[in-house]
Amino acid sequence: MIRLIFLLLITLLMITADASNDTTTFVFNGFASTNLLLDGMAVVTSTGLLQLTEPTEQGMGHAFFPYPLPFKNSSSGAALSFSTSFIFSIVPRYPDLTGHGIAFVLSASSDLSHALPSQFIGLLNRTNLGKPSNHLIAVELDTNYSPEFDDIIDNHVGIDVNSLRSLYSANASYFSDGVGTQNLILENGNLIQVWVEYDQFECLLNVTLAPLELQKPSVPLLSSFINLSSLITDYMHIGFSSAIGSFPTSHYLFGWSFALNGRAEAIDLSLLPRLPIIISKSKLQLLIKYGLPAIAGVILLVAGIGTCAFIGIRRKIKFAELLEDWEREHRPQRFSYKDLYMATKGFGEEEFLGAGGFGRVYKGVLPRTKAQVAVKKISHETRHGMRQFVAEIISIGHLRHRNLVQLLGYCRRKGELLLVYDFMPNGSLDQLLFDKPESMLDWKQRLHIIRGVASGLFYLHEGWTQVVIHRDIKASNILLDAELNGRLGDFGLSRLYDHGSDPQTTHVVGTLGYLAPELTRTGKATTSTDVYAFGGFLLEMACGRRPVETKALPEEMILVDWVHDNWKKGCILESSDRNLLKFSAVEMELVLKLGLLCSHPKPTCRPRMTQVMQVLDGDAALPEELLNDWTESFAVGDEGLEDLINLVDSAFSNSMAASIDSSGNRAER
Ligand SMILES: *[C@@H]1O[C@H](CO)[C@@H](O)[C@H](O)[C@H]1NC(C)=O
Ligand SMILES: *[C@@H]1O[C@H](CO)[C@@H](O)[C@H](O)[C@H]1NC(C)=O
Ligand SMILES: *[C@@H]1O[C@H](CO)[C@@H](O)[C@H](O)[C@H]1NC(C)=O
Ligand SMILES: *[C@@H]1O[C@H](CO)[C@@H](O)[C@H](O)[C@H]1NC(C)=O
Ligand SMILES: *[C@@H]1O[C@H](CO)[C@@H](O)[C@H](O)[C@H]1NC(C)=O
Ligand SMILES: CC(=O)N[C@H]1CO[C@H](CO)[C@@H](O)[C@@H]1O
Repeated sequence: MIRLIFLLLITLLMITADASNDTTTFVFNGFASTNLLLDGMAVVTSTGLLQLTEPTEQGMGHAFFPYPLPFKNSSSGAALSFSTSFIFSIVPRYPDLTGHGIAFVLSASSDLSHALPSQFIGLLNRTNLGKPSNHLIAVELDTNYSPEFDDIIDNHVGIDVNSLRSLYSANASYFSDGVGTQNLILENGNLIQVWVEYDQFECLLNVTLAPLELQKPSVPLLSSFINLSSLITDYMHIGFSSAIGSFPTSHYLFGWSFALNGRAEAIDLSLLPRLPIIISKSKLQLLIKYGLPAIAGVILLVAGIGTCAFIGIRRKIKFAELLEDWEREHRPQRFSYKDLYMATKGFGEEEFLGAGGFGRVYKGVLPRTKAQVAVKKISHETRHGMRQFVAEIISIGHLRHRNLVQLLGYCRRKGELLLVYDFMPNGSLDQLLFDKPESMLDWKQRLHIIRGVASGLFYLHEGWTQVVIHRDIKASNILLDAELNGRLGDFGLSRLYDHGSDPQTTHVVGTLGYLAPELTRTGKATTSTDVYAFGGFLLEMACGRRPVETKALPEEMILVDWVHDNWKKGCILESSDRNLLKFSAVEMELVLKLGLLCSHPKPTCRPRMTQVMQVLDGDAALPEELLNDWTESFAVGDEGLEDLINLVDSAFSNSMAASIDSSGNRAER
């Protein structure tokens, strides 16, 4: 009897021990009365949805369970089994243009506020990337392809340990009995359920996905060996992280169930909150703006059908676009002319930003998203190369790098191509370097810009599956974002000159002073001719003047030769920008010499961008001896000098890229 009471007592005690700290298992059918730790953009909406990101640009959101859980067996120190399931939905503002997905996270710290958005998914930053001290394990449901982290494809699921380069990953899909593997698009706004299970004895982490309407598939998408015991700390936080980059996206969670050392309860689907039906304010405004006039139009129609038809036809002509069959595949990148027209207030003068080598650029605010953009208007004759050119531009537009100006899309009209880019609030570098001496860039800022541009060009040359040659690197093609990061613009655009041009003459594209000598001979752009132009840019930044200065003394006219002369005389620092009050002589010397080396007359002496990065980071020495093997860039006779001055003057005065055909004749476009 006593034994029985004793046993009963023990059982009771065990139950209370469990109940007094109900940390080990929970289920949230909606998040209305939870007190999760939220940061960044994360909010719980009035209907009980956990919204991790709001549809703006660049940001992240985190939501963690309120306190850390004891994830280890206190006697053996082994990581405990756990099981969790959750339901999410990713709703992009524009179809196919999304943020960077959702991750389920186990983390030693619940403070991920110093992590980066975009491809970092709000999990890590560049300093702590890859460090075991993070104790961070994540299951990422990633919707973007980030070559930087060796992603397999845009729409994928991965298991990450202290890094965003997944240990294991797979195309997002699920197994359906009798049918086999089915693809699953993560980002189309549908509700998807995920199960994550870890078994402490087998050390297997299973991840399974399925559309909400289906049962849990019998076969997991990922079933990966991973021994969490040495990767986690005794107490771990559990939660979610989401991030967006350039494209406004909402990441929602509908429910979450979790069990430590047990099986997570099923989420009650009947209790889930609903997705809000979004009638955005801008749509409402559009309705008022265009709906009401339409009603007026109907009245007018009754009054006089003729007038209305006339207005309609005129409007149609005004907003007419060219849209051919082959453009169907580029639908996500296609903007309507009407939107661009409204965004730029009808390409009005006050929105005009400047004229580049390829056309006029206007600032705009997209009517629906209110996103600031720059619209480049390029006039073109109907040319047969258009299809290939658009395909190329769009393929390059998929490149994502913080030192490249992001191409958002395009539109085509008769005789006109419009390209839409991210707006860069600080304008182009040449304006800041040469036109606005009052807001002069100091040396630290210049060095930061140099590093950025080097990393952008490195990415174009060596960081992507295919080599992209920029062909027109110069200060006016380098734009500065809000944080004064240098970003390369207009990459790939030079191809416009190639397509449909007369095959008899190869046109050399580029700008005088940045043109590698062999380019004017062969007309063939290579990564090495890009490096030459990059060298010109380095010298420009260090010396604060343009590569060719017609008003300077003859021996100083060609910047690269003048700097080389000074180097030969052992006084290279004489070339540095006289307006710079403070700089490190060591860094200045390095940039000047690196500029010379990049603009070396002999292509074989020029470094590759990897080496440029290493030299800039101090990880490699600069092979200065190569500078002894030098021939003057331009062998200019007296009458040649005059021609050159005229050419440069007119090229800069209308700030158009001068293009020279292979016979040396000048061809202005
Ligand atoms: C913890 O480890 C001990 C010894 O290895 C084992 O007997 C016990 O069942 C484990 N506890 C849990 C909760 O797994
Ligand atoms: C990166 O994150 C860590 C940990 O949150 C933080 O201590 C560090 O300051 C961050 N670094 C940067 C450059 O933001
Ligand atoms: C993933 O999807 C891509 C494109 O749909 C396909 O080419 C690739 O073979 C898939 N990989 C696997 C492992 O199924
Ligand atoms: C994980 O998946 C494997 C393979 O389907 C299965 O044998 C194992 O039991 C699963 N583990 C858990 C914890 O669900
Ligand atoms: C996992 O790691 C722990 C400690 O590092 C070790 O004791 C255990 O045997 C490992 N388990 C497996 C299945 O390898
Ligand atoms: C309700 C309760 O007692 N919660 C506790 C559960 O255990 C964690 C970790 O030891 C504590 O921080 C909670 O206060």
